[in-house]
Order: sequence, then C-alpha cells, then structure tokens
Amino acid sequence: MGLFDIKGYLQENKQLIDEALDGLLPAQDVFPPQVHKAMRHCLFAGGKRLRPILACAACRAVGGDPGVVVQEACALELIHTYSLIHDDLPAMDDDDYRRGCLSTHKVFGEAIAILAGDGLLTEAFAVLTRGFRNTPHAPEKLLEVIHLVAEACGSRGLIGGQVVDLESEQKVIEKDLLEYIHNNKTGKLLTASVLLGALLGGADRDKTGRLEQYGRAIGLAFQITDDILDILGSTEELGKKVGSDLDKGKATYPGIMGMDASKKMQQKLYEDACSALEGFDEKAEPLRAIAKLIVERTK
Ligand code: GRG
Repeated sequence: MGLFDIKGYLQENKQLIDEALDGLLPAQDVFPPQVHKAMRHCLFAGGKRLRPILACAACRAVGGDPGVVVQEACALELIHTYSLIHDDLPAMDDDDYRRGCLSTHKVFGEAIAILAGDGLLTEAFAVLTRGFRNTPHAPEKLLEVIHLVAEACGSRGLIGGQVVDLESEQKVIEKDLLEYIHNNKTGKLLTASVLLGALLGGADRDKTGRLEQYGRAIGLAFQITDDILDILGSTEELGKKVGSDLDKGKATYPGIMGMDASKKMQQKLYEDACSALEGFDEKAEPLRAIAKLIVERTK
C-alpha cells in the first residue's frame, strides 16, 4: 500500500486531463478569439487539476473505469478556473497573479475576464451534457451529477462562501462563520468532484455517503493548508503572493485558532478522511494518497 506511486499517478492523470481539456474547449482562434484566448489563458497556466483527478480517483475507488468520467471531470476544472478568474478581479480579491502568470483581467481587461469566466462556467454544463444521446452513463445518474454540481456552484455553495468571505474582510469573525466560508467556497466543489466520480462509477448509497464524508474532510483540510501556506509557504512555489490573507484582512484558521491548533485540525481531518475510506480496498489508494498530499502540500 505504502508503495503507491502518487507522484506518477498525479502526473499521468494531469496529462490526461490537460489533453481532454484542450480538446473540449473552443480553439483560441474560434470567433470571437479574444474570449477564447482569455478562457484558455488561465486554464492552461498550470494548476494541479485536483478536482478532476479526485473525480477519477473516486470513480476508481468504487470499481468504475476512470476513463469514462474524464470528460465530466473536466467540467469541474472549467468551473474551478472560472471561480479563480472572477476571484482575481479588482472588485473581488484584486490579484495580479494566478498560477504563476498574470491574472486574466491583467492581460485581457476586466470585461473580457468576466466574460471568459462566464464562458467557462457555461461551457462546463455544455461539457457535462455533451453527447447526452450517446453517453455511457445512465441518464438519471448524469442528471443527479449535473444537479449536485450546479448546487455546489450556486448561492448555497461557492457563491455563498465567496459572498461571506468578501463581507468578512477586515472583521473579526467566529470560527463557525470561517468554517461556513471554507466549506462553501472550497469544500463544496471538492466534495462534488468526489461525488461526481463516485456516482458515475456506480457507487452504492453506503459508498457514496462515505465518499461524501471523505470529500468534506479533505475540503476543509485543503483550505486550512491554504491558510497555513499563505503564512509559511513560498511565493515561488505557490505562483501567487504569500501573505495576501493578512494584507486583505481575511480571517484564517491560523489567525483565529493559532498555528498549532490549525495543524492539529489539519491532522484530525486527514484522519477523518482516512476513516471514511475504511472498507474500501486498494483501489482507493489514490484517494488516501491525495488526502495525505493535501495536508502535506507546499503549493
Ligand atoms: C465564484 C468568484 C467566485 C468565487 C467562488 C472558489 C472561489 C470562490 C474563489 C477562488 C479563489 C480561492 C482562493 C478559493 C479557495 C480555494 C482555493 C485555495 C483555490 C485554489 O485551488 P488550487 O490550489 O489551485 O487547486 P490550482 O491552481 O492548482 O488549480
């Protein structure tokens, strides 16, 4: 088990996802080229492809063929990239760099960056439903997946988390509200990614429930790591400025609970994620390794 080559697994899957994304998105010279160039700018600026990889890993964990969820998994990366482009806008977090490159609005201007984000979000649902007459998935499973992804992106998910995050800047907030921000802004899409893979991979109710617990645990752990890296990480490795949470007056776990308690909570969430996978066989090894990586990552 300990011999599982997670580095190779991630590299291989990232390449698979990158190729699929390239084939799914309109080419940059498709009219009107400025928006297609902008959509591709942030999408292909790097990125770990964590969400699609989680979907493929969850599919594998329940005995499905990850190859048949790659297209749907790509939709998650389109949504994630839209959220990054919009988050970087001057009206939101006002960040000049993302994934080690100039932010989309810095290169293409604000209007095109907003539209490129909208384009990616909409395209995600086109990708989820592409080939719906000829899909290997049961139509009701696909519908369930589309519904849960849409909910994760909406005002009771990503958008809700972002609203409360923006409104909490420069304020002292309680741990519960911070947890709301993180669970919604970060956790919902990560959990939806795991569930997408599980449902399309044919998971039964028990396994789906366990994978949902896994998704919630790694979602929060991911964000705590992000908060910690914003203090202890390196700008070079992260591809964005370190210390930006403090500069913007954002509430963070280390800020509210202190660094030691944050690290303990990270470890506890890692253990929760592993417990949720008890009863899964070696096909869940990528999910176990990803949980470990999430708390140990440096970028
Ligand atoms: C809808 C505008 C809008 C925002 C929704 C998701 C989100 C809220 C904003 C994105 C910015 C942000 C800091 C989100 C928190 C989650 C997070 C740490 C994202 C970075 O994800 P990684 O590390 O990035 O997976 P890569 O570049 O590797 O894909």
